Amino acid sequence: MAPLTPAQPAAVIVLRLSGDVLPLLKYLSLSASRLTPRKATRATFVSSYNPLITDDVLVVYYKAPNSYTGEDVLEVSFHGNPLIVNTAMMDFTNAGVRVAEAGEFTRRAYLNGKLTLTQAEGVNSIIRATTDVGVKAAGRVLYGELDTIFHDIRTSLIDSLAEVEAVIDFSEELDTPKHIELLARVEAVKERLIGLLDSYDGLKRAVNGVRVVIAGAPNAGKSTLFNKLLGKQRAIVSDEAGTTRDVLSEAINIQGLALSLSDTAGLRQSESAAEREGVRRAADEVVAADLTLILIDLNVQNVSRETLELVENSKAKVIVGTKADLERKSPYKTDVDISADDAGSLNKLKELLVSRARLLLPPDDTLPALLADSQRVECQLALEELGGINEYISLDKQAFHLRSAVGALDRTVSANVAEETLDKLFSKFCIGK
Ligand SMILES: Nc1nc2c(ncn2[C@@H]2O[C@H](COP(=O)(O)OP(=O)(O)O)[C@@H](O)[C@H]2O)c(=O)[nH]1
Ligand SMILES: [Mg+2]
Repeated sequence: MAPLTPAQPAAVIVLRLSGDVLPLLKYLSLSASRLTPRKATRATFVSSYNPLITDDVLVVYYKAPNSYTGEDVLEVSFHGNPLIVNTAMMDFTNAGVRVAEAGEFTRRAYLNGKLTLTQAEGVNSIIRATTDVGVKAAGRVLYGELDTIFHDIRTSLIDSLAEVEAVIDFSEELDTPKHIELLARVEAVKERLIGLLDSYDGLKRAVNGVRVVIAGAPNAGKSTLFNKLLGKQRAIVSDEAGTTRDVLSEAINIQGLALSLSDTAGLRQSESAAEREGVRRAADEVVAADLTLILIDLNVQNVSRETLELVENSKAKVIVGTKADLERKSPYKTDVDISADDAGSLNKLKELLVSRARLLLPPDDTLPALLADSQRVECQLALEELGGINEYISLDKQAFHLRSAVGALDRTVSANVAEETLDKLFSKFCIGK
């Protein structure tokens, strides 16, 4: 059992019970004969644990296998007071029911063949997606489109393998037109795998939000900008260089786009061990980020070596001139100039930031793409195996590569996935899913 909704005051809190649920109906003053599957039935909960707690509830019964988990399921909607639901959970615990682990309902659904592992990833991603394209792409995975792609790829490889093996068994040579056809099929599969792999980073950003880091020299105005973009005084602003040391990260939404924004320590050589650690963390954050805002104080003539290196090494970046209200001493070319108290300049920066971040998201007509890192790794392996196939190697070797590629795909989609893989996948889920 687990609450499907957060156990905090709300209009309703729904408790899901899965497994041998019919004996629990007595707590709801109900008999099984009064229930019609998938129809809501009104009932009364009376706690045996604490008879002062009673509630007027709605019960929906899903009969196995036609439920989310594939088992018998009861969903009980209580009035949204956590005290009532927690008491009910005590009653059910006394009756031998245990609280579900994170993702356990979906894990059971997978084990009972209700959805594939790929679809389970889709479930988690559609709940967590922070952008519109993320919701759409996760939905396509959830409805099985990625499974169809994997299935097509696998079928194509298995057919090729069967053909090569048949020729090997009769110790014949594959005639040239057939061989050309086979190599073309392998090429087509490689292209589909490359397409899937290419979309991985974009999709990850679409689900998790684009990671934006603010970096630059000490006192460039990083924490000031961070606070302005968040609309609150989150980071300490000071004219003392080296104030920010920890990386501060916050989720923000600018013009409908979800971003994760981080403020970092100013990049410079420092005597202080704590500041050096801050600078190291800042560098890590820049590497992990999708987009870097590099701040350059226009009131300072020279740009530091560390900042120039940052410009050199960042892939996606926006160069922001700061303190535009002061005398401009820097000749450095920037993408946009801001002044902390000039809303117009901040809006220009926001527009540029959103348009650059959007470029890092997949287009909204994107294919369903890989959502899990494990899938990315196996697809990469399959691609490498297929890369080893050409007309100059023996048929035995071609068969070997094809078999290995099929093996890699099977590890991501087959029914006998290792227990640890399942633990890893479902631990990312929330309780009640
Ligand atoms: N005149 C002016 N001062 C600013 C501006 N932005 C930040 N500052 C000042 O610059 C100093 C350093 O700012 P801070 O945000 O702490 O810089 P950080 O070290 O890069 O995080 C503070 O005294 C800020 O008040 C700006 O747009 N104009
Ligand atoms: Mg700072």
